[in-house]
Amino acid sequence: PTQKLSEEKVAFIEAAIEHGVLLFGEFTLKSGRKSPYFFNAGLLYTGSLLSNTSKAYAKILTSSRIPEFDVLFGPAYKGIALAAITAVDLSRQGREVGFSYNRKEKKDHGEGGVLVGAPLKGRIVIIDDVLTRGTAIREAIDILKSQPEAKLVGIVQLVDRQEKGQNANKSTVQEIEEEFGVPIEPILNLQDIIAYLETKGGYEKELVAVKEYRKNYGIDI
Ligand code: OMP
Repeated sequence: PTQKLSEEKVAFIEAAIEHGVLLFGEFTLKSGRKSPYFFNAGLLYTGSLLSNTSKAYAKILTSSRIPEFDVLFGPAYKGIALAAITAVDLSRQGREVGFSYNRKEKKDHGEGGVLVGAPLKGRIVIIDDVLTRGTAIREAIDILKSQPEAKLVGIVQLVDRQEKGQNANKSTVQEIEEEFGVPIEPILNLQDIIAYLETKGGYEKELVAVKEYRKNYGIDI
């Protein structure tokens, strides 16, 4: 049965399609999986798209299983802007949190090092773009592990593709939540995207391809 999507989710998906952020076609993913759709958060490049994105992150951070935290960590590259805009949005709501990110290359002059921004101390939430098989988020978690005073307390993803993880019997979300003992909350998931396409109509071909993909790589939902 098609679930009812909130107006906010419909607006977000519609804007994503309109700006080519959410695309249908043939894409090879980081995991090697061949997907009929792709979400490119790098194309959220207008002020209003960024503003809506930060609002969506801020809402999840204040209304989900994500506990209280001190610092938002945005993994390079796409997570950097996403965490920064979210920290701004939260501060406009009167909630002050730190913002921190990593460099991909270690800098050996000036202030040096890999980490920039707020010291990675206290309760940390990772802000990231897309979750598929979990390789990217594991790299971000590894960075936190190298910081003795940092405690990961939650992860927010823009899109959870709701796929199998490294172990075919579990979803990526399940694997990461169990292994690291923290909640992962998405702004959108594949179910939302499918519900949108079903409600909107005119996406019959795309729906067939996405559902076929979900049969191979998706989790039972
Ligand atoms: P995993 O590392 O397999 O979880 O894939 C997540 C990463 O893949 C993200 O950080 C993105 O860089 C990229 N990606 C997207 O941006 N959008 C998609 O729809 C799918 C992927 C992907 O390659 O799986």
